[in-house]
Amino acid sequence: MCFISIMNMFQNRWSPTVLITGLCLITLLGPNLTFSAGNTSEEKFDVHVKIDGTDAMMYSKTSFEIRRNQKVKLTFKNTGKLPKVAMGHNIVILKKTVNLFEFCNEAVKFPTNEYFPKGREKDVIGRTKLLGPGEEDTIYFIAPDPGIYEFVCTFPGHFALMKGKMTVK
Ligand SMILES: [Cu+2]
Repeated sequence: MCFISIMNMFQNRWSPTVLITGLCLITLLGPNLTFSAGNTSEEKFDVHVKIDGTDAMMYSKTSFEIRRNQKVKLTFKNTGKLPKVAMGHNIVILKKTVNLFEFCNEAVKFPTNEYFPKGREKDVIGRTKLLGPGEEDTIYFIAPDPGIYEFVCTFPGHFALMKGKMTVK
């Protein structure tokens, strides 16, 4: 159908088929912007969210807003100076069905897995590495369905202060 539209475009440049062709191309190219979940060095994105974690056990931002299906780049930096074993930080964005306290209580059992509970990737929208002082990590994800999603640092005890809400419109 797109091919036929393109052929028509050459014959009759300003007919409505030009518009249809345009829509076909958008449809074809839209989902194909080389964006994927993962940690490749540079990816296309619609919005860049930056958050810091500090030695005061705080996020620099406890809420942010994005729109459904946006390609989100999230950069998290630990701006503190305390050693990672004492004050490591991460950001884990939980799916709506997951209970934050239960998840964090499970996480503390996995010190050798950066305090991320093994086998529970399916419960998160995205997560950074656990970072020591001066370190940063960037992740990419597609904004999920509209709603409010909690994010949290899973380092033991940090969920009391280090949590926030991601709103998807
Ligand atoms: Cu933390």
